[in-house]
Parts: sequence; C-alpha cells; structure tokens
Amino acid sequence: MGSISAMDVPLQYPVARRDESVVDNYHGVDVPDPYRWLENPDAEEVKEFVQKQVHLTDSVLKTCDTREKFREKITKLYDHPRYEAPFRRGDKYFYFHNTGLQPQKVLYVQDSLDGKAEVLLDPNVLSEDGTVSLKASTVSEDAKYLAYGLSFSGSDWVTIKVMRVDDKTVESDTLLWAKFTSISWTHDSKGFFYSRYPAPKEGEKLDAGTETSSNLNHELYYHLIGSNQSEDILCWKDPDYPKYSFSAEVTDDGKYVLMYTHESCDPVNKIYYCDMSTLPNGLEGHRGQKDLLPFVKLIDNFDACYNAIANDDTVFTFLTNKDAPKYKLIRVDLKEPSTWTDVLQEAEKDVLESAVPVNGNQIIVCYLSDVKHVLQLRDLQTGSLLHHLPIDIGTVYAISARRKDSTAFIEFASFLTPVIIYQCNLGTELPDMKVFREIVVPEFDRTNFIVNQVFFHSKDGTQIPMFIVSRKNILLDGSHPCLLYGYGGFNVSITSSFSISRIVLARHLGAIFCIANIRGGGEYGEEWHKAGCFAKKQNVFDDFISAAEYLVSAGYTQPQKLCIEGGSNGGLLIGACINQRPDLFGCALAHVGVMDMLRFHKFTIGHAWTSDFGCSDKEEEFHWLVKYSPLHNVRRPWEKSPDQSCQYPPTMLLTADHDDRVVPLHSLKFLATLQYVLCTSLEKSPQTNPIIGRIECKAGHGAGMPTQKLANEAADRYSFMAKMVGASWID
Ligand code: X98
Repeated sequence: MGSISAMDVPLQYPVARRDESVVDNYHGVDVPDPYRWLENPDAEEVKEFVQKQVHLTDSVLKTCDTREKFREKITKLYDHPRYEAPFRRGDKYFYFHNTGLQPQKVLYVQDSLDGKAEVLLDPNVLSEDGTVSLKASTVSEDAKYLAYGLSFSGSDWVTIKVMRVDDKTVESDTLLWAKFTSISWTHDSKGFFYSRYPAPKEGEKLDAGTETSSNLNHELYYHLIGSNQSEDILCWKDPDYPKYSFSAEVTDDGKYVLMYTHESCDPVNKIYYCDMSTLPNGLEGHRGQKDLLPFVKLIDNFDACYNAIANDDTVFTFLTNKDAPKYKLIRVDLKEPSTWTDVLQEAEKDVLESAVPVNGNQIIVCYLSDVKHVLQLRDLQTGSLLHHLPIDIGTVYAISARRKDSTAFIEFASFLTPVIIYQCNLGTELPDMKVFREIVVPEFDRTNFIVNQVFFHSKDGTQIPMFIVSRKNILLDGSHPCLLYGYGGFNVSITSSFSISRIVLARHLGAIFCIANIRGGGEYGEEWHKAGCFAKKQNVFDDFISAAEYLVSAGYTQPQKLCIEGGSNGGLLIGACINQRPDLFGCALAHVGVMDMLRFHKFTIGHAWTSDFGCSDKEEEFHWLVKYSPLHNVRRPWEKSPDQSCQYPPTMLLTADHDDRVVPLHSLKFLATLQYVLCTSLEKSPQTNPIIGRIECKAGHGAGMPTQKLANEAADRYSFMAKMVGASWID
C-alpha cells in the first residue's frame, strides 16, 4: 500500500553481499540463505552492515518532523513518581519506586508503611548511562539479606550479589552466569537456591549478551552466604536432557524446596520436592558431595502445568491445567501421592490465572474474564467463594501478600488508569479495599478518552476480542490514524495496560489504538493458546488481518492510516502480516521479531520455542514453518497483485545489540532480504515506502531499558508512523 506521505527522495539502501553458495537442504527442499554471514555479530562485515543501516535510519528519522515533539512530550509525561506494591519481609516493608526520569527503579526499605523510607539499592549508581538493571531481587525471610540480580545492557544474563539490609553493605558473594533464575532463600537465611548455565566459552565472555550460542545444561544450585561460587551445592542437573530448565521455590513454611522442571516454553512441568529437615547435616552437609539433592518425584511427566499455591505440612494445593484448560485448584497429600482432589473446579468461561494465600486460610483468586481481571476472596480449604473484591475494568499486575498477612496489596492498571495500589484489609468482617497509592500522570485527563471492547469474526468464524481506545465522540468516517497491536503466542494474554507513548499518540495525533486478543495467547486458556500453535499458527495471522479489516470496514481507519506493531513473537506476527497482506497496512513496526523460522532453534533459548512453533528439523514441521517464515516469504507484490503499484508498507524493524532472547540476526537477515527483493532490484521498483532497521546499542529484548531510551525509541517509531500515515501534530 502506498503511504500517504512517502519519502521526499528515494532511499539509497546499502548493498549487502549475497552469498548464493549457502543453500540448506531441508527434507529434500533446497532453501538458500544468502545472508547467513549476518549471523556472526563479531564479524567486521556485520558491524559495517549495522553501521550503514543505523546511518540510513537516522537520515529517515531526521525528516520525521514530530520526532522532537514526541520525545519532549513523552519525556515530560514520564516525569511523574511511580510506585510498585510494597512487600513485607520480617519486620520491614520494601517497595520499588521511580521518582520520574530516573533510568531505573530504586528499591526502598521502611520499618512501617508510614515510616521513613530509605534507599536500599539504587541501580542508577551502578552505571553512568542507566543500563544496569535489577532482576529477581529477593529479601530473606528475616529481612537480614537482599540477594539481587544485575543485568547489563538488557541481557538475560544475571550476576547475583548479596547485601546486608541493616547497614547496606555489599557482601563479596558474586554469582556469575545465572539466567532464567528465581532466587529462593532458605528460612535460616544461610543461603538461597538459584539456576545458572555453564560459563560460555572464553571468547563469548567478553560482551555477554551479544553471543548467539545455545543455552543448554541448566543447573540448580544452593549458595551459602560468604562462600565462593565454586563451592555452591549442585542440587540438580540432567545432562541427558540438555534443554531442560530448573527452578526452585522454598515453601512458605520453610520446610520443603520444590523443584520445577520445564522442557520448553510450554506451560507443562515436572515437580520434585525435598523435605530439607530430612537432610542429615542440612544443606551445608551437602557441600563438596557428589550427590544431587535427594528430591522425591511428585509429578514426573510433562502432562500439564502445576504451580504450588500453599501447603499445610504434607498437604499441597496446586494451580493446574490438568484436564482443565482454563485451570483449577487441586490438592494432594505427599503421603498419598496418587490421590488428587479438586478444590476449585475449572470455570466454564473464565481462566483462573492465580491464587495467592493470605490471612491464614484464605486465597485471593484472579480470573481473566473476556480479557478483564476479576478478583475474589475464597476459602483455601474448600475453595468456596467468600467475597468479590471490586476492581475496575483492567489488569491486576500484582497481588502482594503472604499467608501470615491479613493485608494484601493489589496493583491495578488499565488503558486509562496509570496504576492504583489498593490496600485490602482482610482482618475485618468484610474485606476493606482502600486506595493505598494512586499514580498520577500530569496533564493526562482520562475523561477525554474512551475504551471499547468489540468482538469480530476471524477468517474461520472464531470470535476475537479487541480493545479500541480513542478520543471521545470520534466519527467513524475512516479518517483516523490507527495503531493495531498484537502478540499471539506462548499463552501470553495481552491485557489492558497504561502506556504513556500511546496516550501521546492518541492525544497529539488523534490516533486510535487497538489491542487484538488473537489466538496463541492465553486469553481463553490453553485451548486458545493451542489454536495458535504448530500447524495452526496461520490462525494467529488470520485473526490479526481480520482485526485490521474490521477496523477499516467499521470506519475507524483506512489501510493507508493503519500502523501495525508487535514485539518478539509479535514481531514475527508483523513480519508475516506484511508479507501476506502488504496492501492492508500504512506502516509496520516489528520489534525484536523471530524472522527466520527455519533456524530460530539454533540460537540462545530459541530451542524452547519449538513448543509453539515446531522445528524445521522435522519434515512435517518444516513445511508449516517455511510457509509463513517472514524471511522466506518476501515477494514483490507488484508482480502478483492486479494492482501493479502495490508495495510493502513503510516498515521499521527494531532490534538491539544485547538482545540474547531473540538475537538481532533475525531482524538483520529479514531487513537485508526486504531491501534486496523490494528496493534494490535491477528493474525500477515501485517500492518507495522505506524499509529501515533501528538498532539500539546497550539494550536487549526490552526488560531493564532505561527511561530515556524508552522515550527515545517511542519517539522514533511513532514519529516514523506519523510521517508515513500522514498524521500531523495536534497541540
Ligand atoms: C521465553 O523464551 C522465556 C525464557 N525463559 C524464562 C525463564 N525460564 C525459562 C525456562 C525455559 C525456557 C525459557 C525460559 O524467562 C525464567 C524463569 C524464571 C525466572 C525468570 C525467567 N519466552 C518466550 C520468548 O521470549 C515467550 C515468552 C517467554 N519468545 C521470544 C518466544 C518467541 C520470541
């Protein structure tokens, strides 16, 4: 689709070498991979390619005249105090807070909720540019120690450190090469469980997070405070299954350690447990021993997902999807591991997302009901409903409570509510929900906007929900710039959230923004997820395309003004959709996408995604993947469409040098292919819409990005969108 405001002069794309000699044979089918050389991030040629793309993108962004306005406005709106829900450990309270424009949130400690708060750990002092962020911070039960993970430049790698809470001294403990780890303290505060991979090879250690090698052979350790990492107790490994990953959780009563084993990103797991009181010399006694911890197998197949909620001695309650795709609560006595009983049955329509024990014998349960959260207080023993906990239409981001607490903190947000933290007192006859903190964004007036939820039909007739956020009283005359966002995979539900940059888009471009809750996500439980996996992945793209068609036919927008956006698995969604329907969109923003569906499993944690995608090593699965893989489906639309001027929408691919979740090579290879096929062919190409790559430095998959980088990136992509869809700034 031709954009309303194409570039003033055609872009000069860098010439990227094509190595026609690289051809793979998949099950008898030859597949060329001429940009294989872009898979090596350390090669000079790749660095040059990246530099040239950065230069080209800068030259485009310089012409986007709303860029500075976006940057200024977004930065200004970010400049407000933000808080997360407090949590209690020992006799202290802890919470995260950002005063506004601090690059990273800071951890505070106080003796009581209305007592003086002190900074406990400020990651902003750990780097000059705010690119060191906190991950997996955990306070010991007695609040004596904080174990915290540091991530550098947005990488998934974590270095764990330990601090004494009372005098804030940092201990010498330094644990390297942790990744995909929780931190769980034993209740004696002598140490904690964590997970790590073997250290990468020598050459790969230099700039951790830029390597692409596979993450294999995860191991579970126990670290004793004050000791060297080399002395850590190896609790579990399974070299026969190098793709397995392990995590540990000490139960609320401090008696057991539960070990979860995952084989992929599928929500299925094994559960083993160890009664730590049965270890003859405690965990310390295991130091230097060859044996792993004597775990007992409770669930030893990957038949479903099991998450421990609570235990009374040997009686455990689990949240599970075993025979219940919308999840339920079940109970087992470890002494009788073959007898499981239902505590709270699967609901007919709503997905049971979480259950948090509180106030002795109660649980706060959170359901997802047509993509909106619903909270209830129930009896832990019987599952019976005690009270509804009233919340507005939106998302519960956190429930901070312990079984021994009579107060819970509930973090709530929605498209038009920045964050409200409720303090829910359960010590009274009726639960008492009061606003503990409300985040106020200056100059944001929610009364100017309206949120609608519509249900449209996809290609195969399935009803798909979509949120539409717009200014009030808009005319449905097809005139509005529109941003459509989707994800569509991995059981991830995209619920209502507050976004400063989208509010600026709506307020100053008059744009509508929409979230399509397409299949592959968890919005309606495991069936909804599976309906967007494997051979059914095309459903995800069909749903998203139908969402776009709905927005056009209902008069919200028109193709030239419609921008699509997605990240990660959602970046793949955008890549596939511009290949399949280049005519339907006026702009495309694909962040950190999986674009090479034949080779994704070879890099970092990519092997874990075969649970949604399948794998090209298998013949049948290769045929699913090659059909929609963005990299392998770039064709000149003017050659196959009756409209000979049909071209790809203006497209921005975004990636970052330390993205070790979806390695940058996906976007680089896709970018080179799009530019070659569409823009630099020998005959005159009608492709005048720009195809550019924005490659961030010292950033990763998204988590831990400093505030100013977030604002700059949003300004770049939305000013690009504004120019491409012909939207001008409204003061
Ligand atoms: C991941 O790849 C999640 C990565 N990941 C984790 C953690 N554990 C994992 C165990 C097995 C496999 C992957 C794991 O983050 C973890 C555990 C404890 C604490 C913190 C982390 N995801 C997919 C992704 O990023 C979908 C969402 C999660 N993708 C990128 C899928 C395709 C594109």
